Amino acid sequence: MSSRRKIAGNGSTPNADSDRGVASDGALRQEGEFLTTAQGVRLPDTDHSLKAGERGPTLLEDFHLREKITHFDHERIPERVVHARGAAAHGVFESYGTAKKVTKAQFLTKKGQQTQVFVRFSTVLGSRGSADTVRDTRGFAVKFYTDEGTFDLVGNNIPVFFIQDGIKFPDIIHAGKPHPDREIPQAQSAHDTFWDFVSLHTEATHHVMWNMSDRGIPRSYRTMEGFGVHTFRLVNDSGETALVKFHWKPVAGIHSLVWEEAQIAAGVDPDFHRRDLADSIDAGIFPEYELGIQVMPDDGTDSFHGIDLLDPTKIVPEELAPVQLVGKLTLNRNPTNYFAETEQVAFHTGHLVPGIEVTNDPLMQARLFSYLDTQLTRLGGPNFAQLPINRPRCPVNDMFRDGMHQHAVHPGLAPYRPNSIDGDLPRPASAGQGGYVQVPRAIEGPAVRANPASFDDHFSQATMFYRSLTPIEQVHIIEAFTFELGKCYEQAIKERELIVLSKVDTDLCEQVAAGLGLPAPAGEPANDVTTSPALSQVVTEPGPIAGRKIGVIADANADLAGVAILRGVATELGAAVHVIAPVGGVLGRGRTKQIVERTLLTARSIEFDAVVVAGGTAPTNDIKLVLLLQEAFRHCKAIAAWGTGQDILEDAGISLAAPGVVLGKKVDEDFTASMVTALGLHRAWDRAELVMLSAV
Ligand code: HDE
Repeated sequence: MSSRRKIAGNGSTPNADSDRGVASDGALRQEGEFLTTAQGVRLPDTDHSLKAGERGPTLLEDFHLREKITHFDHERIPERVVHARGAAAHGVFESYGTAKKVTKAQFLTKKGQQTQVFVRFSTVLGSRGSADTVRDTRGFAVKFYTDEGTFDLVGNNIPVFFIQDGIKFPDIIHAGKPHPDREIPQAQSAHDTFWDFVSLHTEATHHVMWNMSDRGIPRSYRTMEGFGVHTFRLVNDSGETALVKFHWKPVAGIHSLVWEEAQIAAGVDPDFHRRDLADSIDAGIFPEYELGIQVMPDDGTDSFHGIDLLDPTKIVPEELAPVQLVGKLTLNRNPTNYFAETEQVAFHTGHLVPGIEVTNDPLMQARLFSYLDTQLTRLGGPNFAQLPINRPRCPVNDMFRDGMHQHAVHPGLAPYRPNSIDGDLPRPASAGQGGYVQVPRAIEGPAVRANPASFDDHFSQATMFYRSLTPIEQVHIIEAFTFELGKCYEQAIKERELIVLSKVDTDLCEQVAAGLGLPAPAGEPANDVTTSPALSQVVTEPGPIAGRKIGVIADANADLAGVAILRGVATELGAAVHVIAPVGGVLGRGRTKQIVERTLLTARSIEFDAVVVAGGTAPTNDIKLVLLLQEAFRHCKAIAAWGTGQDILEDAGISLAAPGVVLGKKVDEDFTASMVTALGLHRAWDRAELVMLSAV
């Protein structure tokens, strides 16, 4: 007899044989035309409680009132202790088959093999309702539902971490979270406790440099890299091992916001990244990332060119170990329900498949404990793997029984091994049968609380990172340090962090000190570092413009045919055009008809990668238009105008001769090609000095 409960079909009498809505992905769907109780009893009224008379007290016997309120009272679960704020998407991973020489993990070895995935992006410090664009590290967690079991690659958008040993995780997080007395500031590192900790704890320096760089404020989840951070051990079919670091390379390029944009967005649209991800997928502009691996020999030293591969504060420069592409991830479906999927998804670094193993990195080792443990509280018991989003897409026969929220109705009598009653099933699998058999590793040594000496180098790669960037990226770092330390109250903390910076780079330290009005301490930064050009994210050649947004200012008098041509070219390349007019409605008619999607009241520059003024648009003295154009100009975005639209730019104080300003008589091929190039370059950084984006 089926154990599933029965539910009424569409308006019909409850049918004892109809299936309760269980979808192919295992999710329980709510269906049926009528409102019911949780027990399926149809309800006549959900707006009035059962009372003793119209003006009388509510009766305890109102089972619907009690059930409705009780369920509501328990709707919330604890938010993640870190990475509480997130957004996710479903997708597919397609293997290039190129990883076969280093791993036997099937989802990577077969060319063209597709694996379903669920990806959750997040900030680290903020609460669930905090803003997306704060300066922070971003989580990049990928769940691969492989045929051999679930593999989670729980990474970040920054390739190093603040601490070398997981035992310090509560310390760095307590320091970064809001102050315990007033619970401010929310989702910020610009406060005393964060800088107190990292200035005392110098192994954080490299990660802090990345946080203060443009990497800390990505333009979108579509345009950020991902990193597995730790070194993994991969094992191939012949049992040979290699040490590997995982990378995600966004096809749309690596792009960031500027700090002022990030701050405006945090107020104007706190859901900036979440919205961008969902809108892109809805529009069919699927975010794509290639998975790459850096492969280092597993020669017993756990190091490569003098870099300790067990130290998660170090990278291996791509110039030393090129990133080899092994597959492509495409995010093509938005979640149906935020809570059921994005909130309840449970990642774990211990979700590994044959061919992928861990190393002795002490940060990774602690994570292997933490992720399983945290789900017990967050998801209320040990059966969270049965939730639809967490369910493996391959047979599971684990002999685990009972526990809170048990969904399975297990048959059989013998959930133990060995047994004779259930035919001695389930049975263990050998490596040849797909069993996860670890490569034997010799482990020995005295029990000590100590680090190897190589972990003591806290600055050389921070210096390498800083010196590998272009001048404008360095300016952004200087400004970020000056801003964040400027928000600290304790003088001693600022002075101590300046001592740290003096060990990274003299110019960096001096400029930050000047901004704070403090003397720059003398330090001894490493002079012999080799730079890694791959660390810069400034593009010199135009990249793809898919997913980019162009705001076109127009009104009923504007050259709407020109707008239509621009829209056609942009759409062809996957970019979107949004018409911004003084008031809402529709402009023109027929083939050139344009729907006004934003007005000057609802538009803000941060939403657009480029702003264009259509020829013929009537001049206005609306200050909101001036603000829109000046912000876009100040943020070094592509600005364009054709025909008399140029006058509107000039009226707003925009220099027509400035870099990244595209002008034309009409929307012809030259005009659209120049627009596409300007957008593909992401920003006109040559303009930065002109717009006083920085004091440097
Ligand atoms: Fe996490 N981390 N972490 N972390 N982490 C969590 O797990 C933890 C670390 C990362 O979208 C928690 O399910 C410890 C590094 C991501 O659901 C928790 C240590 C990296 C996410 C936890 C680290 C990460 C988490 C909170 C030091 C990059 C979000 C909720 C040993 C490689 C996953 C949860 C999602 C989430 C612990 C360090 C990435 C408490 C103890 C390094 C992307 O288990």
